[in-house]
Amino acid sequence: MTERTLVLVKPDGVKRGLVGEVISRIEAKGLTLAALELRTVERSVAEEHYAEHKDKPFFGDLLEFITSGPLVAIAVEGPRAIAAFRQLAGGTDPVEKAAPGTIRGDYALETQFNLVHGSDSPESAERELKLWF
Ligand code: RTP
Ligand code: MG
Repeated sequence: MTERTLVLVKPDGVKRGLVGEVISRIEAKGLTLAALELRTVERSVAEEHYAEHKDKPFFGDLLEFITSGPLVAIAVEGPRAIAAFRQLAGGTDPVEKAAPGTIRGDYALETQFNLVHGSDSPESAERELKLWF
């Protein structure tokens, strides 16, 4: 079943010049780009995007980080796109959870600076795509 998911190349990924690498991996997997935008996000959008984490101790740092510079928002489309991109990204902790061969496993060291976001369910994807595009 064709799905759409929201991918973000977070500000650390843009600063490190990894946008092309992330897009290459998305395309190599067979997924396609349906929409793409470089933007610096306002705090209100970041708060809504990460609303599920509003009571977590890392929420303030996360908002600070995600609004710290330009990021790339991408609507990614394809069969099982939501799970497929989560597989490409690897687990949240890039050392303990993300395997080598995944984006986080290959390029990140710290949980906060883990380069990419991918929607985690069909409900999240729908909500996030409406927020970003
Ligand atoms: P994302 O939402 O960005 O795709 O990441 P995720 O599903 O793999 O992880 P999630 O639990 O939703 O956490 C969202 C983002 O918050 C930052 N984080 N920092 N310092 C910490 O302990 C901590 N925990 C999470 C990460 O940037 C994570 O991707
Ligand atoms: Mg998440």
